[in-house]
Amino acid sequence: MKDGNHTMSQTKTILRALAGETLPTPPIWMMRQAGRYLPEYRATRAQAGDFLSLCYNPELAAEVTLQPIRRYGFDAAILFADILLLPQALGADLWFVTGEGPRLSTITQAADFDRLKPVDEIDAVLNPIYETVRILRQELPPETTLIGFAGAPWTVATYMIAGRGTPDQGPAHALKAENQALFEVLLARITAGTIEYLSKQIEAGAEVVKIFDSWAGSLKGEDFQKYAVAPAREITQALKARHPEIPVIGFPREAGDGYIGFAKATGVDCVALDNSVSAEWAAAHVQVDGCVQGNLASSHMVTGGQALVDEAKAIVQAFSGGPHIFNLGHGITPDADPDNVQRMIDAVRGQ
Ligand code: 1CP
Repeated sequence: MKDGNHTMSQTKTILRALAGETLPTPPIWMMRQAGRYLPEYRATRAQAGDFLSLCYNPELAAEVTLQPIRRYGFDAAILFADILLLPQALGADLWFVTGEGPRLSTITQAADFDRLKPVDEIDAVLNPIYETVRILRQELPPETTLIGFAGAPWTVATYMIAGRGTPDQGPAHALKAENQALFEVLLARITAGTIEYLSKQIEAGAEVVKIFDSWAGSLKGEDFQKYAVAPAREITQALKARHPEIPVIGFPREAGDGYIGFAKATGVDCVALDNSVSAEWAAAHVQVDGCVQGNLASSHMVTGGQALVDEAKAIVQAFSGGPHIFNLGHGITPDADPDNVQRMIDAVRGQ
């Protein structure tokens, strides 16, 4: 398997960029590339019944992962799953309210934490996800890299504490302030679970893993170091000890100045950037340390036009002096036009 990965790393463009190579054309994939903007995704989701049934059905989850690869020929496929499956495997109740989003049981006191399951029990729930990875490694074209993923501990904790998505992560900040010991044991449990979950994805065939810290931007100063940088470092170091050849992408979304030095401080091979930082700034301050990923505003996938083409080309140009993987700054939204995705790819690949 190591030899297999090594051979592949010579040919797969994403692995070459992650190894630090500056390529004439950046490889490209897109956050949420399997999603509701695609009619074929909506059809398969309807066939599965609901979102969670889709996540836990290996054949259908593999099918929706492959759909954007067939349609667009992206350089990477991202496993179809969700960051909230780990909380569910740790014993949280999880359900999705149509048109609103996820709902979970909440964690506000020690008794809630004590009901969670130990990390060595998560596979009972997550085994179908590893099966999806195995199917994908067989079915993906040889040039396409398979990316596994998990949420970062802080971001996952914000959902486990509040029981839902929140605009300002208020309940998680409140628990951190009022019961730091409970907040920190929760973070430690999620961190340990994430290491297991990502290791199993790698053993099943994931070639790269990405850690999504979607709410890192609300951690300021010392909190950013303690709850975004330190857990990312712990996860990355543990994965590298077990699977030294597997690159890790970190995404401390909206970290701003926190992007500077993030790769060195955590050991990740690539820093994914949201579009609140300019590509010129990020080239000067982040790409100097290695590969970056990003960072076209996902709104261009809705609005299209010449602005989309100009901005995509400007980003390619700004990052052309170092290793770069082209992506959006955040996930594509359900109202996006699938034709704009093709326009972006053509602009990046120079067609
Ligand atoms: O109705 C549907 O079909 C559900 C929409 C959807 C999809 C397509 C959700 C619900 N999750 C997903 C898949 C998903 N989620 C992937 C699959 C691979 C791909 O990118 O194609 C990935 C990587 C995620 C990651 C994820 N889930 C994040 C981190 C990235 C980000 O967007 O910031 C987060 C925060 C979640 C939680 C979540 N899951 C779904 C929703 C709507 C949300 C956000 C909830 C909220 O904050 O209100």
